[in-house]
Amino acid sequence: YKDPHFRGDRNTIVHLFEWKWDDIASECENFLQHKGYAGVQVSPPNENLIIEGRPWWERYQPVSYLLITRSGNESSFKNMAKRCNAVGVRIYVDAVINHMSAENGIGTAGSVANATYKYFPGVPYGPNDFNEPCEITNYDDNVNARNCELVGLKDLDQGKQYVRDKIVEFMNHLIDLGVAGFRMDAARHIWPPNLKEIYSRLKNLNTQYGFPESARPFIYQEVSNMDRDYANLGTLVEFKYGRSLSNVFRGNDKLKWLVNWGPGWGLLDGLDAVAFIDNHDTQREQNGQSLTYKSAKQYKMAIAFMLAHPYGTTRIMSSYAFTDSNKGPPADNKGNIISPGFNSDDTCTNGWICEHRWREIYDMVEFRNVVAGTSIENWWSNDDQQIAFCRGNKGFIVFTNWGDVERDLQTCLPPGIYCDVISGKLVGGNCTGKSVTVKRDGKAFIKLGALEFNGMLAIHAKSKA
Ligand code: LM2
Ligand code: CA
Repeated sequence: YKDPHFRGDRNTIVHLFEWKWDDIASECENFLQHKGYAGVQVSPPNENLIIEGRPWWERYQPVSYLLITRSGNESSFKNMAKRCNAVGVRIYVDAVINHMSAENGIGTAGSVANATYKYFPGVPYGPNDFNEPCEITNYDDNVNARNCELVGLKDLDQGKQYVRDKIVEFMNHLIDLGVAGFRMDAARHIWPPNLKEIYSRLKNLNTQYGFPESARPFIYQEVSNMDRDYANLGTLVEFKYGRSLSNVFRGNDKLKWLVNWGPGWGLLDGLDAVAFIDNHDTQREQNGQSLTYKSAKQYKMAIAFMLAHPYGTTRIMSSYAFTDSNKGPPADNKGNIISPGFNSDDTCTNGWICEHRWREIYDMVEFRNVVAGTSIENWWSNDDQQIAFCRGNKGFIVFTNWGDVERDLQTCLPPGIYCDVISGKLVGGNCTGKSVTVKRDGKAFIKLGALEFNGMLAIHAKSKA
C-alpha cells in the first residue's frame, strides 16, 4: 500500500482541489503529462450534502456513494481516469468513509440525508450502522476520537461487517474505474484494525489501465499525530513536514539546519510519508504555520526545497483564490463550478491560482525527475541562511534567505553552460534567464541576490545549453 505506482520517471501528486473531472482530463493531456507530474488527487467523488452558499467543505459531508458531485458524474469520472492513465498520470481519490453528513438535506445526486435519525437511503445506511452519539472532545483519547462525532458528522461504525462491506464496495468500484489509490480522510478517527480489514479486501489495481499485475492501491492516510499503528497499514501525510519547512523559510530558523532534514527533524521515514507544504485545510488555518500561495516567494522556496530533496512522495496543492475560508470554488449563480482559463504564460484565470502551473514549481518537478535515484552530495552552507547541494552529478541547487550569494560553489555537474531553471529556461540552446558556467573541476561562480524575485537557483543535466 506504500507504492504510488507512478509511471516511468514521474513524480509528485497535484491536488486539483474542487476541479471538475472533465477539466482534470484535459489538464492531464495538455499540461501534467508534459511537465512530468505523476498523479492527481481529486476531491471526494461521491454524493455530498448540498449546503447553503456551497462552501468547499460540503464535500466532506457524504450522503451516498453515488458518483455525482459538482465535479461531475460517473461517466465523466471514468473518462477522466481513462484519459489521465493513458498519458501516464494517475488518479488518487479523497475517500471520506469515517462519517456521513452532520445535517439533514438533499445530496448532489438527489438522495435524502436524514442525519437526525441516521437514515441515508442512497447507500443505504440506517441508525444501527453508526456509533452511539457523542462528541469528539479529546483527539488524544483514541476511544473518544474514533467512536465519537467529528464536528457533529454522523460517525459510521466500521466495526460492523455491513458498513465495511459498503465502504469496500465503494472503493472497489473506483479501482474498477482506474484509480491508483486513496487519500484516507479522517483516518485517525477510524480504528486501525477496521482500516486494515478494509484495505485487505480492496482489489488489485485495474490492469486495463496499465497497472502491473497484483498492484495494491496506494494508501495515504490523514493522521495528524503520526500514530505508528497507521504507518504499519499504509503511508501517512506528514504534517510536520510543511509546518517545519515553512517555519524555516519564513526566516524563523536557519537554512543551515536543513542539513539533516528528514527523520533527524522528527519526521517519519520518507518511505512512509507524503510530503507537502500546505493542504486545503492548513492553507485556511487562522495564523496558520504553513506557507501558502499568499507568500509566493517563500512558498516557492519551500516547494523548491521539497522537490530538490529526496525525502518522501511529494504533493503540491493547487488552489483557487480565497479570503473567506468557507468560500467554495469559482461558480456561477446556479452553483456550477467555473472551469479555469489559461494565460499564455501557463497561469490560470477565473479565480484559480493553479500553483502547479507556476513555472518555478513545474520546473522543479522536472528537476526531481532528472535527479531521481541520486542522493544529496556536497552540502554547503554559509553557516547561516544560505545553502547549496548537489543531487549526484545530475542536479545542483542554491538557496538564500538572507544575504547575497556571490562565490564559487561545487555543482558536481560535468563542465558546460547550464540554464538556471528558476529565473528562466533553456530555449533552443539559449538561456532565457541566468546561465551558470561549470568549470572542469565542477565548480561554478554563483550569483543569487537576496532581493531577487526568487530565492533559489537550480541547474540540472537537462538544462545544459
Ligand atoms: C478532513 N481530514 O481528515 C478534511 O481534510 C477536512 O477538510 C474535513 O473537515 C474533515 N476531515 C472531515 O472530513 C471539513 C471542514 C469542516 C467541516 C467539515 C464537514 O474543515 O469545517 O465542518 O469538512 O463539512 C462543517 C462546519 C462545522 C460544522 C460541521 C457539521 O465547518 O462548523 O460543525 O460542518 O455541520 C458543527
Ligand atoms: Ca469514527
